[in-house]
Amino acid sequence: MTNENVCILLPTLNEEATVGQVIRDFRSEGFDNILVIDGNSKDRTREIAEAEGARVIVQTGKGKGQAIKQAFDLIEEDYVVMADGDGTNLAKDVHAVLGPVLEGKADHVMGNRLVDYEKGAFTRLNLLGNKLINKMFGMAYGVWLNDILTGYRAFNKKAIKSFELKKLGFEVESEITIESVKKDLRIEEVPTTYLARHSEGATKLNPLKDGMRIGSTIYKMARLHNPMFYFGLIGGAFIMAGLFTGTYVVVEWFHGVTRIPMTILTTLLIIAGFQMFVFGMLSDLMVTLHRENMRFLRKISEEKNE
Ligand SMILES: Nc1nc2c(ncn2[C@@H]2O[C@H](COP(=O)(O)OP(=O)(O)OP(=O)(O)O)[C@@H](O)[C@H]2O)c(=O)[nH]1
Ligand SMILES: [Mg+2]
Repeated sequence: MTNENVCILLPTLNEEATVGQVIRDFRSEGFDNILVIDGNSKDRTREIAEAEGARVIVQTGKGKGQAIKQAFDLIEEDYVVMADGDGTNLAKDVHAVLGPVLEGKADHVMGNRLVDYEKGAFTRLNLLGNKLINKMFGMAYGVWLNDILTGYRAFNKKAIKSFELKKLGFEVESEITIESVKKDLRIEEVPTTYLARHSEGATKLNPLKDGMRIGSTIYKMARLHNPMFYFGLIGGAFIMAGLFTGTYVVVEWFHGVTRIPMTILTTLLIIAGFQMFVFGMLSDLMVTLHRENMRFLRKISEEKNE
């Protein structure tokens, strides 16, 4: 197998300061098949990428997620490496990222940026947000990964063709990771180096807005995967509210005041909270049965294809 069978996929949006070097770096690692999916850059990104020998396509919609989805639909190579076009991923790490997929040990490899990152590569807020999101992901999906938002990843064809991606923006990394867990793909994490952004390129990520969107995607998508987590959190919130109003009722009662409407509210909140838990447990049962059926169907279809 030559590296022609590996497509290096670079999403770019106004990355003229770095895209040329990124392409040269991947080529000097032995990868000439480079696909740039560009988000209608207003600078010379496309021109530079073409001059460096990459194949350039302009995405039809908006956002990194839409770009990746479009590229995955198009790619016919057996292996794909996805990296950022802003020069923050080290091309030299490509061998580590691609290795487990080439060896057939994994369907999807994620480059963990949190082991070795340059000073300034993460702002404090981004680092905190990343850690919180990874913890939340672990709780929701039961798979404890270190860096689910990494943009440096490798896949085999089976993986990219199995993804059903719907999110358009920076939720794409979470969605890809969730889809990999849902589709029972073999995931591996390898350490990679993460560099600070080039001083001339601007970030496209809004830590608060995109952070909220990512968190909400992980939570909402957990409804079908781990309903106990989804409904448990709602139930927990109801019970907490009930305990809060209940404490008030008891304190007032000791002062000789009986708060009847508040007592009714407390009861309703606590009952509703417990009902949510029961609902979560029942949904969990359904999801578990469904997952077993899906696993069985997948096994049959794999056996048939062999
Ligand atoms: N095609 C396309 N690429 C995009 C879009 N938004 C961002 N990108 C690219 O996706 C990669 C990651 O985006 P960044 O803005 O670097 O986001 P980030 O790496 O999470 O944030 P930083 O830490 O600031 O670098 C970069 O190569 C961007 O140029 C988009 O709408 N379309
Ligand atoms: Mg970046």
